[in-house]
This record gives sequence, C-alpha cells and structure tokens, in this order.
Amino acid sequence: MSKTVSILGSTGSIGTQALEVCEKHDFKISALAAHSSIDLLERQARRFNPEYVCVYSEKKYPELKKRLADTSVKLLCGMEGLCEIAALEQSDIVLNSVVGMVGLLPTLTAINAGKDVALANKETLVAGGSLVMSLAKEKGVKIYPVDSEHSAIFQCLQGSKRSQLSKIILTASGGPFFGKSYDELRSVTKADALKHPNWSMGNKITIDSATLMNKGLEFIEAKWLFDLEPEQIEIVVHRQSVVHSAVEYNDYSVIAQLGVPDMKIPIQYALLYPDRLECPTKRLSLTDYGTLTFEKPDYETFKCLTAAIEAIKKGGAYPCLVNSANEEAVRAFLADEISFIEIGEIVSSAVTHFKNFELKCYEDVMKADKMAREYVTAGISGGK
Ligand code: MN3
Repeated sequence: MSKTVSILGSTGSIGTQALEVCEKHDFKISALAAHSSIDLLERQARRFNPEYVCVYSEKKYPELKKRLADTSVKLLCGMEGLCEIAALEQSDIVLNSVVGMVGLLPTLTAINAGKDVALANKETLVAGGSLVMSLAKEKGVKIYPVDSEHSAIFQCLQGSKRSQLSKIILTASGGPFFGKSYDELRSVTKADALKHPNWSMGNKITIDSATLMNKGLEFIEAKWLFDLEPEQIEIVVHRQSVVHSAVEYNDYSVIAQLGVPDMKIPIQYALLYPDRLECPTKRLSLTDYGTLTFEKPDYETFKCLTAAIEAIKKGGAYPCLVNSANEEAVRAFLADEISFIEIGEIVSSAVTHFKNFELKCYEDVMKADKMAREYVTAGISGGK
C-alpha cells in the first residue's frame, strides 16, 4: 500500500509533519516544493531523494541550484514549477499545503491531471470552491481534507448515508482572545496574537485563529467540501481542541471525532485513507482532560467570522473578496501598519463594498483577488 506523494509547501508546519508521516509509512516522495526556505528544502531534498524540487522564489533558485549540484534532483521554480510538480505522472497523491491564493492554480492543475489531492490550502476552496469542486467531480478526482475539522467531519461521514446528514458541528478553539470584549482587543499586540493556546502553526493562520477568520474560512471550506447549505453548519467554541468536529444525522445521533491536537492524525488520514495505522503522535487520554467545554462564539466581537459567513451566504465573488481582503489585512498587521481590530473592520467592509459577480473561471478568481487587495492597500495608505 506504499504511495508516491508530491508535497507542495514541504517546509511549512503541515509539510514537515507530512514528511514525518510519509517516513513512518515508507512512502516515496516524488517531489518537494517550498516558497523560499532553501536551507530546510535542501536538507529535505537530501534526506527524501525526490526526483523534483521546486523553490517558488525565483531569487532563491540560483543558490539552491548550486547547492544541489551534486544530486540528481531536477530543480524547478516559480508557479510553473509548482504546477509541473502538481501534475507529475508518478505521484499517486498531491499534498497541497502552500499558504495563500498561490495554492489555487496548483490544485486545479493536479485535478486536471487526474491526481487525488490532500488539501491543506484553505484558499483553494474559499476562493475557488465552485470551480474546484465541479472540476474534481468532472475528473473523478478525490479531495481529502487535511484540516483537522474537515478531516473529523470526513471521518464521521464514513459508513453513513450522506443524504441523511442533517448538519455539521464545526469546533473552534476560540483562539488566544476568546472571552475578551471588543474594547479589550484594541490593545492587543502582535506578540499576543501570535500565541495560540493549542496549535503551533504558521504566522498567517495563527493570526487568522486569533481573529476567528480561520473558522470563517473553514465554514466556507466545509460548505464546498461537503455540499452543505450555510444553515447546516453550526460553530461551537471548544477550548480544549479534543473534539475536532462532529456531524448530526436525521435521527439526531451526533458522531464526533476526537484525538490529541496534533495535525499528524488528519494528515495521515488524508494520505492513508481508508487505512488507519499507527500515527507518530500521542494517544488521547480523556481522563487526563477530565472536562470538555462547549460555548457559543461571540459574533459581535469577532467581526471576521461574521463577515466570512455573510460572504458565503451572498456567494459569487464574495468569499474570494473577503479572503483576499483578509490576507492583505493580516500582511499589514504583521508589518505593524494596522492594529488588530482593524483587520476585522477591513474584512467586514469588504462584504459590503463590492458589486457581486460570478466566478466562472480561474481568471475571474484572480480578478476578485486583485480588486480586494487594491481596495485594502488603498484604504491603508490613505490613512484608514
Ligand atoms: Mn482547522
């Protein structure tokens, strides 16, 4: 049952943990791609011996080329390289864990090439959900969710009739600022926002967890992955991150998936599906936790969450517009250009600012992306 895997985003948090899983199960790595961390990428290339390596940053290409000169690795770069890797003949599955909108085209390319995709890139479904899901259906390609919540839902759907599902319960850790008032959020710093209670992740997703935008994006992803109406998705704050999500059927049976908060479990399920073998992580002890709590989210304080749900209800270009507005706002926050609460203000304003349109092709998605980014950067440099 050994598989051949291509990993896009191999030096990030998901990518490095995926390599641990692949090593544990003797999977062959056909290709590795990363944005610009060439020290780690070089080490990974030497250790896993992929046929192809891609560095997205063209500036880093010459240096990595020099360093890998003594190996047989074929070095690629840029979006062209990412897409070449996404479509490799020899790969059984493509893990897409790149961060941001950059991930959409490689996903579409992999699907077009008939490759199953283990999907950790949120933007793929948030911005291009209708395109991606209809193309996957047309090509008979499977999309395996890697995110812990969506993996949990996917696991809870096994062995039951999808037509008898009544709703899903998407759990949220609540992030580092759960319970704070809007006023209290005015003074939070970058360092506060980068401290997540349960998960260790990249900077972008850690800020998204603090604003709860992450849950908003996951709400949108769940809608596309599981073909749901927004009304069928309930968000519940669960501080311990042990129940990774749940589903409710027509008989009101609720089935949940539990485990320690470690991404290796959902990564492994996506790569090994339907097999369940020992995972390089800890076992869950319910008695060590003792108490699990569940609360309603605060939609007034966490404006990003409300905006994302509003966006998917409106449909069309809106999910893409709010996602891109958020990416720009988070970039500006990390660059000390705006305060924490301004992220929410910017994202909420993006849900009302634009005239809606349909996303019929990749170019439409790029157009919406550009519109939202220009709107946000103009607002910031104009003294927002
Ligand atoms: Mn998640």
